[in-house]
Amino acid sequence: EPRNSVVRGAFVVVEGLDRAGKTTQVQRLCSKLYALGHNIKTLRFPDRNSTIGQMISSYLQNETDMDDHVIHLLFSANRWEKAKWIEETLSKGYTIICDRYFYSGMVYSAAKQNPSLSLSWTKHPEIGLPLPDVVVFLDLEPWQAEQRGGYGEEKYEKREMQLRVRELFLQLLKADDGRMKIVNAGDGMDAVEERIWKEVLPCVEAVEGGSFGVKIG
Ligand code: FDM
Repeated sequence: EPRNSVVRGAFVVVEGLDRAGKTTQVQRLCSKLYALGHNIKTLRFPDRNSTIGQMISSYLQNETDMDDHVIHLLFSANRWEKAKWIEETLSKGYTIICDRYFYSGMVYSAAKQNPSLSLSWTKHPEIGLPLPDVVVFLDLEPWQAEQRGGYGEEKYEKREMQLRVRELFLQLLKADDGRMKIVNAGDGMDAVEERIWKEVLPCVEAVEGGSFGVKIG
């Protein structure tokens, strides 16, 4: 059970390009926080377990075709399904580490270059979702990403798409209010882990200690 002294848990999002080492880094971050006595829950989007998540999974595996707006709204709905759980879990004092969130939602959809699906359009269905306290963006130069091995089988794992996704992430970063932290993920796992830790730990401590103000969705 969460410690009584925790005002609320922190909502930490890890974003990044494919092959940036996101999954490994999320695991390492969780174990380190856990070892320090923080109460941790993890989450990842898309959450392929729900009915909507299964539709998304089928789309990503090229089994179903969908209009770009439709799949965008399903990704968003997949987050809304979890919104209440996120709020409740944070208020119980658990810190949440979340692998991808609406930042991925926006940039992957906008990267399709559908003329009626701009970056600003993509934001609308996300408005009102629980807002993260900190977002770590694991950045990788395209040539580094490619050195890490070939592309997978899923829908978006193609060179042109990945380049546009990165540009759009960097665009979001420019417009950000300070909660997004860019971390160079091009070095070894340990160095990247250390960089993430330096961004995340102070935020988790501040939020759990109640000195971070009230979050507005
Ligand atoms: N993705 C992920 C989106 O297009 N929109 C979203 O809202 C989210 C959360 O789904 F290519 C894309 C990003 C990636 C794919 O993600 C599956 P994982 O992390 O590889 O499972």
